Amino acid sequence: MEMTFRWYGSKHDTVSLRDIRQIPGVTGIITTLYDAKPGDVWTEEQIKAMIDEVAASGLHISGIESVNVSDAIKAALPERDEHIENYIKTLENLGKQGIHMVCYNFMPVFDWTRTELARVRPDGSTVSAYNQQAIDKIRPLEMFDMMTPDDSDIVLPGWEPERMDSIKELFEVYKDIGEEDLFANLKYFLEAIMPVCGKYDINMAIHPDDPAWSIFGLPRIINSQENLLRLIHMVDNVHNGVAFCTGAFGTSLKNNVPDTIRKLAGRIHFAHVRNLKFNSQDDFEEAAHLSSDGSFDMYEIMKALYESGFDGPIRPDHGRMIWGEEAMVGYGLYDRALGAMYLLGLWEALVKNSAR
Ligand SMILES: [Mn+2]
Repeated sequence: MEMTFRWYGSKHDTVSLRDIRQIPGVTGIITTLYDAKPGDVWTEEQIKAMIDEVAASGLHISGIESVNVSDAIKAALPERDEHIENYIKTLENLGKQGIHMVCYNFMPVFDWTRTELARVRPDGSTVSAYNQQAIDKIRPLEMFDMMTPDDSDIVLPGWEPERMDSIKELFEVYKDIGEEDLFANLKYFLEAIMPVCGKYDINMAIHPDDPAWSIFGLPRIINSQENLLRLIHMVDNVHNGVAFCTGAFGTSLKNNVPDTIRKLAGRIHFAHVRNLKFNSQDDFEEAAHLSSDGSFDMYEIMKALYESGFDGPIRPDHGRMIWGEEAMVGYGLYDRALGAMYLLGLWEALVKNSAR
């Protein structure tokens, strides 16, 4: 296991590599080329510049989150094969530069979705939150207003304003695509990229859908234990794996988080470990990583990762906004640093206990 931290690049992030370097035990950076569009080829020069910038801080890149998959690939549009060719070239260029883990998701149209970006918790911290009734009341286009922070020019990843322009067409595209079609399109994509992943030893890590159910009638498939097992078996190659996000997968109370981690042993290539606080089945908010601040048993989650032999990059996820920090929602320095410390503490105890 390596403790890592997501970083949005010097152009976009309020947190510096120097800040991250000072969090004890964090050695790896998870980042991406934030200006690349899904479907583009990442050049070796761009990748090398990114690697060198991180290396100059004393850290290194442990993986990419994400190389985004275009809607043409997800929906099998005519440009699909061209976009897959470009994706393969990008993987090849990443592999040549020594990068071995790539995260992606397969959610149509919308990325992670929340209905509030700054809900105030009893301790005065603010967090993002999701309420199903609020979603049921709005139209898809209004999601962009919900996902735009007030008084700020920060754009959340996956919610770039230019996506809004094509949203009507995208809904049209997905009108006749059901879950089985989406599974078939995912299989087609994975089978096409497995050879390059084998050649350069690149572990693909799919991020679960967040929340773990269909919204606005769009199909979603990476949302249950059954479907995750179907995914790893339908392309039965070790490079076809999962970015296990406890917060995304855990949005559905039907999902047993530690049990699913154990069943995916050997195929979890990246872990996002965070807590959620449920107010009801349809209303949850983010919490501190500490078990007692939310609804998850974080010890059992870390134990499941440890006992299933997890040895990839792990990172804290979606922190609360605390101590007056102003940063991208969920991605400030302070609460994620607390989260990293706590997860490292749980891990140290697991290692030492099992050695006795
Ligand atoms: Mn996540």
